[in-house]
Amino acid sequence: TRTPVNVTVTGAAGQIGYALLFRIASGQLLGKDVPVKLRLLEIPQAVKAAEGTAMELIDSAFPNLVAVDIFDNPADGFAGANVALLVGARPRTAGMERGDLLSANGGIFGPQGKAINDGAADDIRVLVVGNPANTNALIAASAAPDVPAERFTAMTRLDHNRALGQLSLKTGTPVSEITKVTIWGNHSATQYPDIFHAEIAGKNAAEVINDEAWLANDFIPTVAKRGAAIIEARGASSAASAASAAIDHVHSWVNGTPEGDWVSAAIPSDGSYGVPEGIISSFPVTSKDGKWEIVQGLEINDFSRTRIDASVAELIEERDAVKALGLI
Ligand code: NAX
Repeated sequence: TRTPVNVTVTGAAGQIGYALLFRIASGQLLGKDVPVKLRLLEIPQAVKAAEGTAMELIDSAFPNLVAVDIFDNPADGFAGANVALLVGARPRTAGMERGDLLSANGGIFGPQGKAINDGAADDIRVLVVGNPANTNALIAASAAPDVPAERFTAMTRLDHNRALGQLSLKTGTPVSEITKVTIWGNHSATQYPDIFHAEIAGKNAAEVINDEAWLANDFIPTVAKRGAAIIEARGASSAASAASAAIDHVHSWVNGTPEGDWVSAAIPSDGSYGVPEGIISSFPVTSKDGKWEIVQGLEINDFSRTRIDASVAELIEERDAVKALGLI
């Protein structure tokens, strides 16, 4: 039998945690044949709620689930972790300036990065879900100098999946026949969902749709502002879809992406497509042998260039702000 994989989930008592943990335990993160030990990391005030979730995990009798342990400090929570899903974060509250938000999250993701550096397994893979996800991932990575930077990623897979959903609705094509969609830049309202290289049932998506006004005024804002629309409708932020995207991200990373397609993930830039090296920005990516690779050689038209540059400019500003605050 295989050695169990240690999966640490922060913010385990939150609403994304509640949707995510059951899918991990059921084998959807890594595969049905991979035993999992869950390590739930919460703040002390939320440990009791995490215990409730752990009780339900035990009551689900998942064949893959070997153990569930709860921790209230990063050093113990990340000890031996092979996969870390950093979901818990400090949300922006009324009257909070950007600097306050970045500082508060620096106080979470700096120590978590250090704990990963000091105690996680050598093959650790980190996905940051908690917002501002890209910059939180940058903070965690810079607190973990002994871990290769490429192991720190942030989630734009939900945005990617939202784009697939909108294209499916628009064209009446099942998502299974839509490929090569890209989210570029930051997981924020400036993100750029790009369909110029996408294919719908084998045909170029931009040509099939052939409506630049729809693209600019409907598709892009719908995808970029979907989070707010969900809050408006549901009275709570996206949780099950966010959990589903986190599962997709790690599954693609570990098990690879299918031939002839790609996904979107925020990974440290190597300078591709004019994105400054080191910035954690969303790209079209494939995964092979457990490593992300940025899809190369795509032609970027003016429509796309302006939008990619705007989102990357925001990431540069965030990086400079956390640098000025001494967080990286
Ligand atoms: P909840 O408020 O329901 O849960 C957050 C949990 O994190 C709480 O239980 C809290 O106690 C815990 N937490 C806070 N600080 C912690 C720390 N230092 N260590 C461990 N746990 C800690 O939020 P939820 O709806 O689950 O969302 C979690 C995060 O995901 C938020 O930052 C949210 O903005 C972000 N999202 C990111 C998305 C993405 O696509 N990247 C989409 C969905 C979501 O909005």
